[in-house]
Amino acid sequence: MGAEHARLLDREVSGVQLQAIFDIDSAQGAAVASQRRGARTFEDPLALIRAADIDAVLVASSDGSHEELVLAAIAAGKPVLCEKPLAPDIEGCQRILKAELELGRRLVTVGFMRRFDSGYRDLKSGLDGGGYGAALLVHCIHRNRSAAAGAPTETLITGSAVHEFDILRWLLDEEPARITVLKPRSSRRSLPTEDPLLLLVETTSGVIADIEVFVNTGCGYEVRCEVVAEQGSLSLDAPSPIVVRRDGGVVKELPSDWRPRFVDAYRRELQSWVDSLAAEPSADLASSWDGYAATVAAQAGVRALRAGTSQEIALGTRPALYAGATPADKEQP
Ligand code: ISE
Repeated sequence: MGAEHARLLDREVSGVQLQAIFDIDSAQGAAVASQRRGARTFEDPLALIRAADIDAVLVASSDGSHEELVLAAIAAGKPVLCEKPLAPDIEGCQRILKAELELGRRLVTVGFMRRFDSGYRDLKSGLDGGGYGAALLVHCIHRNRSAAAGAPTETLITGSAVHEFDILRWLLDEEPARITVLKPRSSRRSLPTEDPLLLLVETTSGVIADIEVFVNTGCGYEVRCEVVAEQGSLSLDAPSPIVVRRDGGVVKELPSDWRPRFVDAYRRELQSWVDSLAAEPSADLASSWDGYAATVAAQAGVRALRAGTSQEIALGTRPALYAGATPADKEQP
């Protein structure tokens, strides 16, 4: 993912110069830097963050390393875009929120790129302005062709469904309130990982979203979303650039993983972030509060998975620094 961000920043995002790369695999870091105009490598990510000629930082390292690197960027007063999750644990997210609140300004953006996907944006603009009435149900499908063998079942929630937790907040403009995790029969291809899972999320206004997460389909990468409202429904299907006809059949090609499926969303997200460095952040860029909210929902999902009972999602009061971010405080219909 870091290499893909480096490619986009170097080749497809304006107003930015990729200067430096750190990768825990130094050979991989050197290989990426060699393909990028003028980028040098660092052996220490904290030295990179603190370097005088570095104005902003993008973190795409392992989930557990995010907190330290984001806190270092805040301490250096540098804007930072951190890939999801902001931190895998609630306490880590709270330490980041505390550091930003003490600084008194927002420096952190979290990489929930689906907010910049044209399909999701059409879904949201249709919901917001199309006269469909209140949303009632949301059906989500999130399928990976394959995941790391033996990945902990929790990662279906913390690493994959975390995208749905954020996009539901953004689409519906309200908070999740409760989560239940159902475990259907597991695919033998996935064992010992319990895969797929079916998550039920209820929002504060009573909308119920069902989220199928299946990370070893063996078919291809597929994300779908349908919002069912009082006067109609809006559905985002898996876009397919081509339909292949051969051997007497018709094949709708599926991408191999999320990078080709969301490449335009990543590019728009990065361009919006770079543009925000010299101006006001776009309301669509996810803040550290959004990152915290997604992790709170994910950890409630992990508790629900383990306990077999539904769990409350309690975010607490959003600080004024994050007012105007999603979701807007709005009267329930
Ligand atoms: C991966 O880490 C991502 O963030 C992708 O967007 C998601 O679709 C995939 O399931 C995750 O494993």
